[in-house]
Amino acid sequence: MAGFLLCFLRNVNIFAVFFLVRLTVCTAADSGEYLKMFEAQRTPPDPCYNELEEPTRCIPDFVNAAFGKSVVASSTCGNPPSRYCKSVTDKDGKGTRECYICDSNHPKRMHPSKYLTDLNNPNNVTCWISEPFVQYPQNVTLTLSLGKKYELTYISLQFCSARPDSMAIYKSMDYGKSWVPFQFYSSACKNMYGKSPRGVITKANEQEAICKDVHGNIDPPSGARVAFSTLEGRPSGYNFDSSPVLQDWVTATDVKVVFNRLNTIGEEAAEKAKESYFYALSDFAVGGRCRCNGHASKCSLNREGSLACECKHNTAGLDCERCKPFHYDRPWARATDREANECVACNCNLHARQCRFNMELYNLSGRKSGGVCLNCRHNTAGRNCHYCKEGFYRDLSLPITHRRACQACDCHPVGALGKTCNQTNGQCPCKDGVTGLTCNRCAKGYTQSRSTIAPCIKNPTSPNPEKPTTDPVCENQKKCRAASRKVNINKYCRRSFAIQAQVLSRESMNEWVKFTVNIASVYKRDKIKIRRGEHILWVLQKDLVCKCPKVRLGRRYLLLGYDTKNSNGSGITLDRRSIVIQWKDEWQRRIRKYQRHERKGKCKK
Ligand SMILES: *[C@@H]1O[C@H](CO)[C@@H](O)[C@H](O)[C@H]1NC(C)=O
Ligand SMILES: *[C@@H]1O[C@H](CO)[C@@H](O)[C@H](O)[C@H]1NC(C)=O
Ligand SMILES: *[C@@H]1O[C@H](CO)[C@@H](O)[C@H](O)[C@H]1NC(C)=O
Ligand SMILES: *[C@@H]1O[C@H](CO)[C@@H](O)[C@H](O)[C@H]1NC(C)=O
Ligand SMILES: *[C@@H]1O[C@H](CO)[C@@H](O)[C@H](O)[C@H]1NC(C)=O
Ligand SMILES: [Ca+2]
Repeated sequence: MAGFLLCFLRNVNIFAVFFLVRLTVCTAADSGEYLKMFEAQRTPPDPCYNELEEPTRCIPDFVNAAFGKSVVASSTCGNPPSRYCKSVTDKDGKGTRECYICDSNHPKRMHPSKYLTDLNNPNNVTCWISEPFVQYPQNVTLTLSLGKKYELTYISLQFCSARPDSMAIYKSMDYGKSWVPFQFYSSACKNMYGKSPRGVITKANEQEAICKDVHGNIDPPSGARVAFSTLEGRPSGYNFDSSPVLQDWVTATDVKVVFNRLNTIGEEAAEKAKESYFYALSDFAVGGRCRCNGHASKCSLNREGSLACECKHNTAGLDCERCKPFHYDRPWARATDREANECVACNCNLHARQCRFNMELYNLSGRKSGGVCLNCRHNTAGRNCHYCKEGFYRDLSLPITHRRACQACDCHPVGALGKTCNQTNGQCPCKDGVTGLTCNRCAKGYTQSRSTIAPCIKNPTSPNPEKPTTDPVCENQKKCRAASRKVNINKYCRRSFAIQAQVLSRESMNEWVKFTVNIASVYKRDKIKIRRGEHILWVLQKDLVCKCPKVRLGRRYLLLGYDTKNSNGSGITLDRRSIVIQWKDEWQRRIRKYQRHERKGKCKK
């Protein structure tokens, strides 16, 4: 049963393609093959992509696009009922007339236009018939709407009567708004259509309709077939893929056939003969493929109820004739057998939902990328939303695609010169003497002021005229001062001596300052000779300027230092690494503890 059904359907197709060498023979389809077809359908691979998931050109099936569609006929017999007659040849070869009634209210006598596109079963031929008594220059028109763009390979008309003397086929690409001639047929091409019957198509006029001379054609008694092959005789037909002119030529949304003159040769004149003046067709077939520009393998009804391609390759539109939204990185193009020309999404680093195509940028990129992102969000900017907009900087710990990749500058309202920071590292432009990423603190050598114009002012210059405070010698002053006024067990262990002394006098000698001290206690001395009593102590002038160490007359200190020999060889020296702490009696206990610690040999570690 299944095999029979397939056979039957194929029969229909045979009509459609019989002059295209694609003839399929019914017997080739046994039931086994039929089942295989079903199996393939169960897991259909998408023909628009290859095994590697790469896009490839794909096209919808070749079909009879007219099948089942309604045809508008300008004239149909049966309302009111009328008589029509045909000349037939009987068994003995003698010509006679057979007459019938056409009645649109009688199921067996009606000949509506839907019979033009019904199942074309050779065992039950159904015919559309125009009103009889058609006379030149009266025309009869059949208009077929395909509902979408198709690329037509042929238009085939099968007659139930003699074929007309003159007829024209037109096509529309805009749903019937405008029409262009597709093909003419006439015994008098020049007179009827102003065309030479020997028209030649060259590369220069591939979109021109020609007129075929039908003079002297004798139709078979069962009715003739007229088939117009859209690419026949057109030079670029062999290179259809790369011929936009021919791609355009074969494209139609509607097809119109106009019968201009009957073939009345052989009919007797007189009133009676007029009953045979009508047009009758059994089949109006249009072979072609739904036009999807190589980006779909199927056409179906969309949500709006229109026939549309099921677009792949990121394309959109009824005919996949444009790129779908956000896929404008390169221009739309029809797919070819070599290049799928799929549409490519814009690269907006997840910060934009819209983009547009820019031809200049595309050219500049070597025809690779022309997408320009629109309305970059998350404080990004640029063609690909790939950097931070003004007032924001890039947080390098996050990928650029992150929502928080761009952080607000946060420039200090007083310390910064503006609100815009360096977009790469977030550095705000700071006023003089101000520092920090957001310009929130004073630079070294500057002190905060109450002024908003100059929030940090330069420190007063040093009392020593030869040594300005900007002298690099004093740069670590703060650190040094802090370090020189703290003692712990480690520091104690590392120093060569530890004494308690009172400063008695001070004397400047070139770059040195010589202090005379009275040593009250010696807690520790490695190799230096130090005894209780008066002693000389040297400190470099420049260290004193920096208050590192800070030594004042009359004060009593706990002093810890290294055994550094000065050029003089006499006395001990204090420098930046020395510890100078004003003496307090509570130090006594602490120092004793350090001494015990050292004696136990714990210092060596
Ligand atoms: C022939 O086709 C017509 C119209 O489709 C239908 O009404 C009729 O029953 C068919 N006749 C046969 C014998 O199949
Ligand atoms: C019939 O069609 C021809 C060719 O298209 C046109 O010139 C003519 O005016 C038409 N006749 C009528 C009666 O419409
Ligand atoms: C881009 O290049 C194409 C081909 O090279 C050229 O036809 C077109 O004019 C160029 N467009 C722009 C805007 O530069
Ligand atoms: C921003 O900072 C980077 C890195 O320090 C630097 O290379 C760039 O020149 C700065 N940009 C501006 C506009 O100052
Ligand atoms: C060394 O000490 C002597 C005497 O105290 C002094 O005259 C001399 O200038 C000192 N030399 C240096 C380089 O400080
Ligand atoms: Ca029919």
